[in-house]
Amino acid sequence: MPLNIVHDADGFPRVKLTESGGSSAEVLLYGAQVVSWKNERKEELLFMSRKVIWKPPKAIRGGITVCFPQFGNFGALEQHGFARNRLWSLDSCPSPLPPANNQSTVDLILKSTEEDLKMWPHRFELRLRVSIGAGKLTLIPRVRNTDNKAFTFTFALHNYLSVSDISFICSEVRVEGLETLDYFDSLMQRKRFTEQADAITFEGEVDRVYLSTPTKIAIIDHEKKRTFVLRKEGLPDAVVWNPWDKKAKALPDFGDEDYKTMLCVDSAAIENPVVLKPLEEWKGQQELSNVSSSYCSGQLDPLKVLYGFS
Ligand code: TA6
Repeated sequence: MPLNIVHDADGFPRVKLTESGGSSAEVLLYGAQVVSWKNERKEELLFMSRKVIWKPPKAIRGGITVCFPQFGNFGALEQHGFARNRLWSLDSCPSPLPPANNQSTVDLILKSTEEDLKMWPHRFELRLRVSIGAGKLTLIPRVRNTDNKAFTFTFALHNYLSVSDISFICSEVRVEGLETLDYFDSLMQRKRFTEQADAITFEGEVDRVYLSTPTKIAIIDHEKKRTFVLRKEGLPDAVVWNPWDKKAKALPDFGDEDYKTMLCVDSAAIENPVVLKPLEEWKGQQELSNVSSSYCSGQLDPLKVLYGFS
């Protein structure tokens, strides 16, 4: 069945994906931003700011943002690059991936324009496939060099996850899988540290780039009795961000209390920028799955979540 582009009240054209189990997702053509992912019980799993500004060229504060060709301010371009502030198109020829044309997958494409080339003089095709399945959301980003010289870029899928009150004194929102790793601390002029904690818990602002992470990270939320499992390929780094109260107040498109119910854990390629020669293509992949703790007792045991039961 062909994909349906709908225009909701905010005026942003979007594709609504559904699957037979009842879960759904919504993907804007603007920024190829996933702005909603609901499980089969219709619970929203992604965070969206209460003060989101639905007006280009402002990036949308929530969901999953594509950061390209630059993550954050790791370069001379605008923060997180320009791809999140461009209108993408449906990609009718996502080769070599098989064509999507069903209700649970959409392929989007962004090509460099003459305007973009003034800022970043490299011709490219950026593709994103978004698919939903029972309990999981998969994103496959690809970048093709269509220029006649090599270029480098950094990249991230900036995932705003919806969590229970992270500021609560007994909050048990925690991230497993990053222990013992090195990270750049963006709150300390990007100095390099080694994670000492057994799990990352939150008592204040955090803004870190964890380097060369395992392919599986768990974001465990005891209060909501659910765990996000983030599996990734081609995206070796992971960003963990929560602005906490002071920075939240300073962000015009972020509610004062919004920091309590969100946590960004991003899949990224930052430390070692990707180098692409002419005609080469880079491919990444991230799969987010959501496991209910009532689904199987012991699922919240971090070792079992990360390494399975065997
Ligand atoms: O993910 C980390 C980060 O780079 C933070 O430093 C923070 O600024 C966040 O992204 C959000 O960036 P944005 O440009 O969307 O306000």
